[in-house]
Amino acid sequence: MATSSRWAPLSVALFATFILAGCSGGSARRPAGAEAGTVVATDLAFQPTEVRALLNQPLMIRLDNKGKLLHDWTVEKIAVTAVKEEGSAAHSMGGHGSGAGTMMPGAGSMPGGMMGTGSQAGQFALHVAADAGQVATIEFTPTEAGTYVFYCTVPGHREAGMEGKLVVG
Ligand SMILES: [Cu+2]
Repeated sequence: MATSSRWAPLSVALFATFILAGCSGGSARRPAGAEAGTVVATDLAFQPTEVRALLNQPLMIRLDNKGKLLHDWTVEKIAVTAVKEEGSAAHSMGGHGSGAGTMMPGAGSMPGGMMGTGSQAGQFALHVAADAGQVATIEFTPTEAGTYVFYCTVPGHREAGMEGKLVVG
């Protein structure tokens, strides 16, 4: 009889079971020569809330959604080149009127079942979305030093605290 060694497939679903764990110090790994960072999204928080990028150096952000809701990582305006998204979830972004509209805190569940055409993403300089339990990445090269705000565009999330800053310099 042959030995049948079988690896249990990794169940991503395990992640969904227990989520609101406290964030212990996640050390951002930084391979020499390339800037990369992971931003963990949980239900209504980003970790870390400050991301640093080097001017004119490519940076890859890995959005790791450990929440039960869809989240995104968005920078409205920033001078960038060489933007590449991977694995970004399609989603409809809540009505982006002019300025900060009225956000309803704790608004009902929005499953976001509608698949956006993606055209709306064009209004943001940087936008990457990850479904619950998924990871998506975005790579870009900032071309202007400064401090920029990133946030989650899902209605109510920014208000609840899903924002942070991107420092380029
Ligand atoms: Cu969110």
